[in-house]
Amino acid sequence: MTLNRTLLLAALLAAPLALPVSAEAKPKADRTIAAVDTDADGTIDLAEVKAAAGAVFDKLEKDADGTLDTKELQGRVSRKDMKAADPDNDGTLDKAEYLALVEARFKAANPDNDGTVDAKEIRTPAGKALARLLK
Ligand SMILES: [Ca+2]
Ligand SMILES: [Ca+2]
Ligand SMILES: [Ca+2]
Repeated sequence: MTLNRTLLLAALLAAPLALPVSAEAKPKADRTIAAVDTDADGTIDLAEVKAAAGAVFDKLEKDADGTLDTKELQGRVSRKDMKAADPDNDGTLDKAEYLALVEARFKAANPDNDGTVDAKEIRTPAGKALARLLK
C-alpha cells in the first residue's frame, strides 16, 4: 500500500502539471480537430474548417498580393492538385480558390456525408490531405 502510494505520487509529480491528462499523448490528427473544433463537439464541420483555412491563408500570404504561390503554400498542395485548384490558371491560389480546395478535401474526407469530419475520418489519407490545409 505504502509502495503503491509512493509510486502514484511519483507518477503524479512526473506528469506535466499544466496539461490536463486527456491532452497527453494524443495522436497528431486529433490535435488538428482540437485546433479547428471551435464549438468543441469533437468533430469539425465545414464552417469550422473554412474559418481555420481562411486564417491559414492569411498567415501564409506573406507578400499580401491576395494570392498564394507554390512557395507560400510550402508543400501543402502538390503540383497536380494545384492545377485542379487553380481554374484561372495563373499559378497561384486566391482565397476563393483555396477555400474551394479546402471544401473539396473536406467532402473527400467525409465519406459518410454526415456534415462533419470526426477523429477517425481525419486519420484517413483524405483526412490528412485536409489537415495539411488547416495548419
Ligand atoms: Ca465542431
Ligand atoms: Ca488562381
Ligand atoms: Ca463524417
